Amino acid sequence: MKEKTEVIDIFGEQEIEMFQHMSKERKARMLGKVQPFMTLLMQYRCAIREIETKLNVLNEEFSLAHERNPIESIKSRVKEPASIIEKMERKGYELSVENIEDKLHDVAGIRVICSFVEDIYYLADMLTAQDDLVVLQVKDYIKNPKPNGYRSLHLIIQIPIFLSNQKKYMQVEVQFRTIAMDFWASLDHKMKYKKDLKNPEKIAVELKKCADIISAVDIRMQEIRNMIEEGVI
Ligand code: 0O2
Repeated sequence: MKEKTEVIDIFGEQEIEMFQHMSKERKARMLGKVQPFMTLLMQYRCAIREIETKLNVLNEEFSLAHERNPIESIKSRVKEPASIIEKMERKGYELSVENIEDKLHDVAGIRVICSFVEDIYYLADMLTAQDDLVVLQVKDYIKNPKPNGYRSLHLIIQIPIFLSNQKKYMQVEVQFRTIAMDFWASLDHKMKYKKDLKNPEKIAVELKKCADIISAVDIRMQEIRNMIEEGVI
């Protein structure tokens, strides 16, 4: 009873369901980690705030100089416990707070939706130039799109958070996309949820075509904006 109450307090229904299918040993290990796990999630939330502040500062500075915002919107999330457990199991890592921190790079995720492709590189360059950050990885799926047509710029960054008794570096995944890339990725994500697709190959071909059309529109929009700024049109 004690165990159930503790789990219910901390996890949602989906996680409790998962938890019920775990071996006793794993449940015990998991429960033993609950407080450290909650602390870790809190630290990820703090890291997200730090990066969001940096992005908002860059956005405000840019908008004053250029009379437009490079950032359309920012969406942030800390990965759900069920998704963390699922990913750890899928990758074959033992479930521990230390392993979550060491092995998963996207527990804290920030998605920055930009108006134009050049804004993405401007913001990413300005952010990564800041000397309190450590850039661990850059995956440029804009210059090198995934075979299915997925486009975004992914950065894995380490940022310090200042706690009462320590300074701690936290990993955050920052994804930069244009509105058009986000539109495609959102619909792609939704459509993948349906498992019993009749013709997945055909759907993949169609989605790839849409990704390429969208990319061409992004490029054209950028050209139009540049012409406006240069006074050509
Ligand atoms: P969610 O729910 O968005 O968090 P890794 O995360 O390193 O283990 P991988 O594939 O090497 O796995 O990382 P990658 O390529 O940087 O992609 C990670 C995230 O990018 C995904 O997170 C998605 O958010 C997004 N992404 C990558 N490829 C696609 C794609 O084809 N379509 C869509 N819609 N999104 C994509 P998660 O954890 O899968 O999901």
